[in-house]
Amino acid sequence: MMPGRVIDAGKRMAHIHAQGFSLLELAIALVILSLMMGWLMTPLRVQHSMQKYQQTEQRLQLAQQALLGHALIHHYLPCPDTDSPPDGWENVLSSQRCASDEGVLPWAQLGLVATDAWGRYFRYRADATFTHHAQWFSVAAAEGASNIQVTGESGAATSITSRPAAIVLSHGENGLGGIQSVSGGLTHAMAAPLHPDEQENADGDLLFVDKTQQQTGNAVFDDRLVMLSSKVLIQQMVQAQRLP
Ligand SMILES: [Ca+2]
Ligand SMILES: [Ca+2]
Repeated sequence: MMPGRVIDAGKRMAHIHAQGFSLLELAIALVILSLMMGWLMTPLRVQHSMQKYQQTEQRLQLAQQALLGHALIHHYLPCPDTDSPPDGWENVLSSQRCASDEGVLPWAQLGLVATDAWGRYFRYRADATFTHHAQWFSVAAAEGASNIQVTGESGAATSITSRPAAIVLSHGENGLGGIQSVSGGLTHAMAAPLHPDEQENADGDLLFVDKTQQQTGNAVFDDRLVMLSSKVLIQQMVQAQRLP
């Protein structure tokens, strides 16, 4: 055998060997890269979700303040927006009562952003005592006049109940039971909630649940709620000399 041929064969082998290694290395590198992306993306996702909750929380606080401001100016809380699609303005009957005690927060009237951080309108319920546009509420209304009940868990009997003058609610990240704002002024009704306490917040009655995030099987509770205390409302009205 010629010595040159042996060297050629050896080089070829080395070449094939090198190619084999580089493919294996590439595969390993890809696996490592995908793992690293996974590690990096998870905290990013959590961070993104947390930011949205913070943003929603801020908007809820602003809504609470704006409702107080509205009462100070007009002597009553605004009625819910019950138009479909919602237009951001309250719906009042000729009797000066609200068309409904529950609906969408009249964001335009209050000078607020229309939706929570996920693009869903805020649910708003106000007690009729505080929304009558002609018969203004008095100091006496501070004492248990509201029919709205907010509890820490479903089943009011077992937990402490608050009776706020009004509530503003975000259906949270899952948005179940809410109304999604779609571009072009259109809306999309979200699916019904699975968690019993989320169902309680979406059923349009007087009872609401306010508690920390919870997962029970497939059902998630992630709603966020602010209450407008009738006591705070009256106190602010008296302080501003809008009530005797
Ligand atoms: Ca929810
Ligand atoms: Ca309810």
